[in-house]
Amino acid sequence: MQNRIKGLRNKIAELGAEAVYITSSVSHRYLTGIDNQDGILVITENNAYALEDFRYIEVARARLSHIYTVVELKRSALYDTLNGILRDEGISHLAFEDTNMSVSEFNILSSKAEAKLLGLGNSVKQLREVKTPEEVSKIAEAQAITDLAFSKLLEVLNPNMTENDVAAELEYLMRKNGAEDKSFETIAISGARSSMPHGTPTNNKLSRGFLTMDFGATVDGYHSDMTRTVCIGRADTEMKRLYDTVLKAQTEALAFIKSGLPCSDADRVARDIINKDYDGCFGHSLGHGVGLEIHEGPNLSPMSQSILTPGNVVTVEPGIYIAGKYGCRIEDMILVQEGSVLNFTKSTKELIEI
Ligand SMILES: [Mn+2]
Repeated sequence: MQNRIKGLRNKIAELGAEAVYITSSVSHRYLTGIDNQDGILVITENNAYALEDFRYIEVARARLSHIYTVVELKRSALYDTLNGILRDEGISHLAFEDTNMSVSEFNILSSKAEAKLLGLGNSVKQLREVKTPEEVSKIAEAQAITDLAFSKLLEVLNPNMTENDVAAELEYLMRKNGAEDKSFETIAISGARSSMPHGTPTNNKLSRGFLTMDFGATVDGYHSDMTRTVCIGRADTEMKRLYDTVLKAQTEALAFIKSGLPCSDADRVARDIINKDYDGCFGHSLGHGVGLEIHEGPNLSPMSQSILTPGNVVTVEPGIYIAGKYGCRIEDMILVQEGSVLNFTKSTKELIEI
């Protein structure tokens, strides 16, 4: 936690601010480890204040007192409390989370805060792109639960299930095996509907053809993300060719990705393979960062300006989607390390026919 605060202090110094006002719940969790949607932090050069309401004050005092001055916050006294800190600390330039604040909150803040406000931009998001070993172990645990759920699902998966049955089974298995929650709304779509990358499961029985399942678990706020596509019934030659192309695109991208590589180059390796035979059928980017949020930086996309760095956790998820026919995606989640890449995802990628 101290290192994260130190990293943030460097960012606010670069901005020319003497303090930062943290209001987003994800930044609060990142900087305290406590999931209080309404918690507020004020971090100055030498001090750090955690403003927590009655519901969280006990846990905040127990867990944060060695780093933060913990203050019990009465919501009606928020700006008096903030201005008191600004005065005590002699703050005249306050950075704030401009990328994560409503217009009305901003209007109130700018009329109440007795300091010049400076937008923090993506500073906290950038810090979050490089994971610590502690964060990595939570992500690894979330993915291990996800892999286990998939292997247990395969023991019961059958053509009489509905798409919702499959989604519910996966979510049950993840929760039963230690997940705090699901990472996002589970995707389990079959037949012609599998051409929709983010389709919603229905109460219809599984259709013959591809069944794409995209799902993940959270552990202590950290997400996992994985996709596997299986076949309900036998796969014909064209389906096998499509599946093999997605797998080849993923395998080659995984082999190519390393620290120092521009994210856009990673995307291009997979995209070139798919476009050769399925031009225009891969309509999303190759991957995204994963952490306290399911989608965070860096993005593996043609437009990305980012360079892969040790500590980045990203997905590698090429897909081919043919509208009205079917679609297929295979997604792993990896850790970029100095000189190597660790793949968290252990589930089989052989084409399974149910
Ligand atoms: Mn994903």
